[in-house]
Amino acid sequence: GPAPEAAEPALDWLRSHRNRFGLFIGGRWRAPKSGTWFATLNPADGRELAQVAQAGREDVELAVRAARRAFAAWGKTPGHLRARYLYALARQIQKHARLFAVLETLDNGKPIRETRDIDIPLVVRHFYYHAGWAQLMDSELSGYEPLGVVGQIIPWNFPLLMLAWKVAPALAMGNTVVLKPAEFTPLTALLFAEICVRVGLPAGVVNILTGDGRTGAALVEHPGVDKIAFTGSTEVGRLIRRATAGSGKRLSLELGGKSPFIVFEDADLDSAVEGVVDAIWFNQGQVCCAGSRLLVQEGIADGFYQKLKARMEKLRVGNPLDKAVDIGAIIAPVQLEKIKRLVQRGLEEGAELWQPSWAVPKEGCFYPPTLFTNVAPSATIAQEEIFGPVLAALTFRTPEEAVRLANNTRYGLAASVWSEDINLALDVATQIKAGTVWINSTNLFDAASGFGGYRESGFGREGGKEGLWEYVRRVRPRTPLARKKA
Ligand code: TXE
Repeated sequence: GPAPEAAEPALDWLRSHRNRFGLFIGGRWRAPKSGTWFATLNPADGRELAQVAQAGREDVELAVRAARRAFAAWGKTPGHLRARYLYALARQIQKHARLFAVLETLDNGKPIRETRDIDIPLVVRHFYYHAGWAQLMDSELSGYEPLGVVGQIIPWNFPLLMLAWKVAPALAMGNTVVLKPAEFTPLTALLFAEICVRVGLPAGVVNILTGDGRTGAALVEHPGVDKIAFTGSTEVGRLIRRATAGSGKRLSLELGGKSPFIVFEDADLDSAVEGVVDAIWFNQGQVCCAGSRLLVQEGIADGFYQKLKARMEKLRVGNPLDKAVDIGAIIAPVQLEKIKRLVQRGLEEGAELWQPSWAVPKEGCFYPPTLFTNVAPSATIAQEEIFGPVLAALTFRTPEEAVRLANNTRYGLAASVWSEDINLALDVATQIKAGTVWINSTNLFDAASGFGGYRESGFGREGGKEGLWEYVRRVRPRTPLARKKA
């Protein structure tokens, strides 16, 4: 196969910072007032990549103040001028795409094929797309104003992409940002900070605070923050909702999921098998909208499982920098333990486990693709987000039953429906309570379409025109009298 992607350029970049990163506040690097640092590791081999700062309350204070100062000018900058910065950011990320991809793969453990072909191109597309909206704000969105300083807290599963989903619309609409990347994956956000300097983004428009949940909590509680945008676990989403209640802060939450992947007996089964691979083994299954519940029509279930198992035998787990690898490393030992615990639970609850015959690498954080059949609808593995490469399969007889099973969840982020009968597919799709429903496809994303959840998957949308509303408020229309006075 092809040679593994070289880690050197990314390791060189880390060395150029002496493998130690301060906080990016007001356009420059600062040592944390907290005086504390922590390590970020490569999950594929457990080795330390760099030390990053743990931002404390004083650091949050400084960052919010820097963002507030920057907002005074940025919020009034005409949209078409803000657009220039977004275009420049997009171009710079594109120019350094390989470096970003390798750095992301090292820090997160996801296959280079994904960072190279999916994560980074989508990031670039997101900045280009929102540059367009920034331009249009002067005309199409007149009558709206930015919210002010936005606190953004993101998870580790798509580090740079989640940054783009949050930062691009916020800046396009004229807000300034204090962003906290996840503690497992801070590195591409720090490289992004460097790109902000390179394009001459005014100091304080983007501030990056590395740290763990405590940093996030301090940001959420800071009175100088006008809005919190969060993507992560449902538990932390609930904490944030409680912490912001009554504060007047705007809030958007993108939380967990247990998305159904429904295969009808008339589906193109080979395509559906590829769909399953993409739905649950993309990014090791660490995807909020992962198709983690397979619902198969009874008459074809056994044949479908056979096809799926044959395909699973061919998947490759291993070195994420290897271009032929399909499944990389799990983010961290704690997540691996969680996966193992839930798999154990599945066995205890009577489901049937199947894994390929080959073994995963012993060193590093790996887990094989896993299929559970004979899963009861109420079983833990059918209800709880595993956030790993584990698929729970159930069967149904009728479309009505498929819909009922699909909606039998506290979540509602996404769903995928497979049938050659478009009337059936559309009929089922409209009855599923989920923010996104794909038909004969899965895990397709675009900057132009809003993404978000029903129920405990959260609220608010990211991407598309809908996503813009999360970052603006309507200005009270001026009366003719007031206009005369002005
Ligand atoms: O998520 P957290 P974790 C699920 C997944 C996973 C589990 C735990 O099932 O196993 O969550 O992952 C910050 N106030 N998902 O612990 O803690 C934290 O530092 C403010 C699904 O990594 O929610 C990080 O930046 N912020 C999910 C971010 O929140 C706090 C993606 C997300 O981390 C905080 C990730 C607090 N009190 C995990 N505590 C999805 N559906 O996309 C933590 N944070």
